[in-house]
Amino acid sequence: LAEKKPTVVFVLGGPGSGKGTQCANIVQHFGFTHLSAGDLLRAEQKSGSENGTMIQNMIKEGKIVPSEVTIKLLQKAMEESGNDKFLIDGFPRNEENRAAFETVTQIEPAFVLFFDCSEEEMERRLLSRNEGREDDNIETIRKRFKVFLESSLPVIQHYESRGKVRKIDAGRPIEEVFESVKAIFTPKNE
Ligand code: UP5
Ligand code: MG
Repeated sequence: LAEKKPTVVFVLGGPGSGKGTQCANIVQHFGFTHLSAGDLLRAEQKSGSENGTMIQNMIKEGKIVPSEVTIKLLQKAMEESGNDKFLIDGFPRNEENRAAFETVTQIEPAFVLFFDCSEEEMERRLLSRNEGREDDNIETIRKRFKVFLESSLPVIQHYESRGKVRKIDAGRPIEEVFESVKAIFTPKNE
């Protein structure tokens, strides 16, 4: 018999929509392991890997790193976690990411959390984050918004047409957003 497949929730939304912030809350309450594709790529870059310079350049330009690289990092992190429930944050970012992940892992997400937020609010958050991220400057932020609209929204639409998207108004205060998130993760007694 095949081993039971892990539960995966994709956490998607524009740059600064609050994916990382809400994932930290979900981990506390619902026992998932949080895997931010962006964090994994930044760690890979800092580790001095052969892909480091390529990753740095892609992030600086707001471009999407080749699927192969990101999927390897995700698979390794899933194996090392010992858990079977994952929040995959900020991935898949384009159709190619999505198709490659499905082919390589044979995993379909249980559902997709979509944090919907205006660009105005996301820009305000990113410019005041102050964590020293190389992509938190106005030029790169504009590029990230463009890539999100052109490449990442189609992925959300793909899952929308399959009834898998749970859309959340992410423009509200952190605690209010989390109330909506909690309702989605809490099992319902019918
Ligand atoms: N904040 C959060 N929620 C708030 C709220 N409700 N009200 C007020 N403030 C709120 O939040 C951002 C900031 O806003 C924080 O200061 C927070 O306190 C505040 P955060 O939770 O960090 O938002 P998040 O959506 O996680 O924003 P992030 O900048 O991480 O999103 P991106 O999608 O831009 O970044 P990511 O790290 O996923 O990717 C970065 C780059 O890596 C990409 O542009 C790309 O070049 C590369 N990448 C790939 O190539 N492939 C991948 O698969 C993934 C990434
Ligand atoms: Mg993040």
